[in-house]
Amino acid sequence: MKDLKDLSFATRQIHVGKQKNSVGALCDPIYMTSTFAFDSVEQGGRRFAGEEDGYIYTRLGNPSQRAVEEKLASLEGGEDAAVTASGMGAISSTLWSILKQGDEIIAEEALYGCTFSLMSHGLSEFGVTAKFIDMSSLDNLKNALSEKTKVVYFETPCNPTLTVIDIEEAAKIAHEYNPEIKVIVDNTFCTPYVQRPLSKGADIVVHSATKYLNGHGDIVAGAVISDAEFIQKVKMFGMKDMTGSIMSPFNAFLLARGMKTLDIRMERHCANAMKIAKFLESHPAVKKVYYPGLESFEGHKTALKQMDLMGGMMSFELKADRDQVAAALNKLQLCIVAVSLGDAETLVEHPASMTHSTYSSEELASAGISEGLVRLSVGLEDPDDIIADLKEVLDPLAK
Ligand code: LCS
Repeated sequence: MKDLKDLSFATRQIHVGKQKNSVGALCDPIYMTSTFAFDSVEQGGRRFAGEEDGYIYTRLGNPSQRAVEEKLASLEGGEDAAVTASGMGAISSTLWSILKQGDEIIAEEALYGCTFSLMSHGLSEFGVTAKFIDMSSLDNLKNALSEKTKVVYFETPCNPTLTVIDIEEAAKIAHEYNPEIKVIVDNTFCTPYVQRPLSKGADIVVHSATKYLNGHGDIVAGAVISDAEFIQKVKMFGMKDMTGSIMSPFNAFLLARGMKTLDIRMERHCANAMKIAKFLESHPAVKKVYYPGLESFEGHKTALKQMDLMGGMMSFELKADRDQVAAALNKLQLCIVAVSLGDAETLVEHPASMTHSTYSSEELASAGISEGLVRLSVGLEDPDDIIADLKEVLDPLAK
């Protein structure tokens, strides 16, 4: 038998990360404790000094968190991982671990709204600047890099435009300019089952584990995956001292539980999405479908290069004004009007007024997020039922 680390994705998502427990429980117990008893004052001192392994306090580590960290590191192909209270906790803990006053971030202009806000309005208060560019053409990255650049940051596919960015090429350009630049990829839309950015040259992967990784819409969670040295820095500085954004042991348990079925869920999300994207593309009320799996989509070729499947997320524009779009979405019976994504339920939302309302109208236009754009997180229902629901509200718009 091969080593567990060399076994396939499906096996590792289930078996990697199990912690030893005294009673042989199949599932790791939830270590719902804030602190850990030391045998002696001397032992406590040794643990704080890093001279002895062992737990201290849950903000510094907990076996329930460790179980998911080991699983995620294995699946993303990183040396180590840190789990956090939210995706924003992962992103902010990561950025605080790298940046100081005077440094610069270069980021793709289409980002999850709060990530955009953190970079454009938050970090600028502390002397860190962010340049937002269109990374679908990497000449823009070449032109933007400067002595001050410490981080190159993007999602791919981007939220909500689904713009696909060539990870290998972006990492190459950044590292050729300066090998010290950290290339950070938000892999929330794909999960490691679909895309593994570290294998393409990225330095750090961040996640909102609230989404597909957990998959059941019942927790808010995040993760960072990278080399062991950087993860140590995130844990012992970014998270411990700067954000305190640690994952509760209960949420870690739920995340580990959700991740056992990641591959089969992603297969279904992606198959459903492909079918629905084709339906939308053929519907007369639809102006454009943004989905990496469609040959007509700008990012399709790059998607084939770096994604094993085409994802469960898409956006579309209707041949209708904003009020008509809202009225149509309000009539949906099965699809639920809600933000978030990656759940068993199909979720539909309006980025300009919801997830991306942190952007000004000019910033929305520049990032390609139109007022009429609708985002769809395709769930695990029967795709024909989702299509029937969409058809009922779209057909009247085509008349
Ligand atoms: N990164 C991406 C790509 C996201 O879509 C989100 C949240 C985050 C990071 C932040 O993660 P959180 O702190 O919420 O766990 N995206 C959301 C969305 O599109 N709708 O609601 C939340």
